[in-house]
Amino acid sequence: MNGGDHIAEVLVRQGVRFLFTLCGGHISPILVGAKKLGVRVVDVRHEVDAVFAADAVFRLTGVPGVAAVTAGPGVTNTITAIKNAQLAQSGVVLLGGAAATLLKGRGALQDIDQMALIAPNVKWSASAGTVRELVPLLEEAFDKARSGVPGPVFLECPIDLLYDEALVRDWYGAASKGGGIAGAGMRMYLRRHANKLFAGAGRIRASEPRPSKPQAPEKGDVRKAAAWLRKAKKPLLVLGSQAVLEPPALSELAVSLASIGAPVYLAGGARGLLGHGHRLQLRHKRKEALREADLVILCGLPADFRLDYGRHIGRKASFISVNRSETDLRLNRKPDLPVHADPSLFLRRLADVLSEKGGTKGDRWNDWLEGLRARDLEREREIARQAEAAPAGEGAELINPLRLCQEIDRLLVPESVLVVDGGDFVATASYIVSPRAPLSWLDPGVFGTLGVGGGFALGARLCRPESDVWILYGDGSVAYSLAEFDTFARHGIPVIAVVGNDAGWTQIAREQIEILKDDVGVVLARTGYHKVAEGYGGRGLVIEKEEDIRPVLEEALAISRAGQPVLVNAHLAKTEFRKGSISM
Ligand SMILES: Cc1ncc(C[n+]2csc(CCOP(=O)(O)OP(=O)(O)O)c2C)c(N)n1
Ligand SMILES: [Mg+2]
Repeated sequence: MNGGDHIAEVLVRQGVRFLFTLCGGHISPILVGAKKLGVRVVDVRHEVDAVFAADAVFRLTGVPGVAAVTAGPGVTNTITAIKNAQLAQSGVVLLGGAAATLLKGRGALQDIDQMALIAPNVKWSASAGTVRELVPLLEEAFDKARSGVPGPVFLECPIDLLYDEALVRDWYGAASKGGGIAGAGMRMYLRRHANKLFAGAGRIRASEPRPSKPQAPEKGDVRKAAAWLRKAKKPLLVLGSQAVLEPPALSELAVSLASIGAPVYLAGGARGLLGHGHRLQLRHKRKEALREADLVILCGLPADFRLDYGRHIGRKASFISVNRSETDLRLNRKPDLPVHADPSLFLRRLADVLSEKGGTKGDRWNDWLEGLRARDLEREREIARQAEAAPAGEGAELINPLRLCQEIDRLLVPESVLVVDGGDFVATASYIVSPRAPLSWLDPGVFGTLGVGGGFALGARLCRPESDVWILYGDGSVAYSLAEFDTFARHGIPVIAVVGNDAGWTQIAREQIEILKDDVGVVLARTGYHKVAEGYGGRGLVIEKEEDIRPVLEEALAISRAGQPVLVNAHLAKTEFRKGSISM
């Protein structure tokens, strides 16, 4: 077994089914070793997408996703996705190639100080110095990636730890051909170094993953929260991505929320947790609801820009914050009750405690809930009216993006997965398109990264081979990962990409033109993105008129269900739907 095989064995033991990569001589033994053991190796067209794909795998399965990239530029190309995973608290294991242990810092090809570069962007990192270290370090990497506050981790694997011992000894032998005492000395030095590299390597085997138990809340805190909830007249729950970190517990969590009976907003990865149209779930006017609530329970998201740094929560309201992170727990606004625990466990225990004592008598909150629901419905009607309106002004002959989103929503089934990658168009979509089931909504998270689409969709479809995977793209965003249509075609990943083509970086243009009166840098052409997708081996369709929306989307869905990736280039008219929205 070489180092690549040892790594592959750990991957299998950890339940890894996919290895995302873009090749390089430094990492070849990892790819070959993984393939030998039945891990599906998926080669992408940009390293950043390998990490985005791995991120999606973690979010959808709870098992860290894995990417392997080559030394130097392979590693630097991942930084945006690694940072995105760090801010989204997603468990990604990144394996990086590196120069041979003896050549580090001596001008070897692709050799840089990778550890210094990566350290601020990951939860944990290490560089292996011997073959026998590979297995325990990688096992620790998995442990760190998924436990507590999950996050990306990095293991640097120098090339001379990965190849067969005989070959590595040959390399070292060839490097010390000189004669005389100097040559002999060099040979001895290199032999000793090789001995050290391989010592004890054969005895190390991969073990079962350590069970990772989410942090449980203190009983007293749960009781206190239950007491506050029973007294509250206008309680509100807001759940973020951290609430869905335990996929096997999701249905129990949904039952617990129903039994608690308080109105709920779902943010980020928690969207879809209660299915479609649940009585307790609200979608609109969160700011107003937070202002009016007398008890706010924030579960698994911090009081960051999404809650106006905590200012959305009324000053007189009692505030309970539940978070796996000590920092996020208290960010910007001090909770009256901080609960440092897994939000899902907290909510499930809270439901238990409440039901032991005869429930919350949730009907006490009927008026509160009905008021919120009425406002929600009013907003839905307003959106529906705007969707009916014929576009006016520039591009009026093209399509109303709200209508497009309504038609996409109509085609969703409980198994559909939605990946969103863009600005204005996808923000519009998030008002209208609603995920039907837990873990079926993937957005970049608080890093706001454009370009996640291709990688996320790749990871999602591999985890859910029976699902329709939709990517909602802006025309700016699509070009970051359009080359992954090549990967989709080669690997049989039939995603459906819908590009809201408004010939510009509209989210930015809206403010820049209004404030600075100049459109420099924010204008794009009406590019034929569908033709690019076709060039890469996918199918391409176009929507230019209202009456084409439904038939073309249906055709796209049929193409995807028949096994081919497809891109729909949908030409949008200008709308005022998001006028005045700012993104800072
Ligand atoms: C990597 C990255 N670069 C730039 C931005 C800034 N940004 C945010 S939204 C946006 C416009 C997106 O344009 P497009 O994808 O066409 O969507 P639209 O707003 O036009 O619907 C830009 C450039 C970002 N968030 N991420
Ligand atoms: Mg655009």
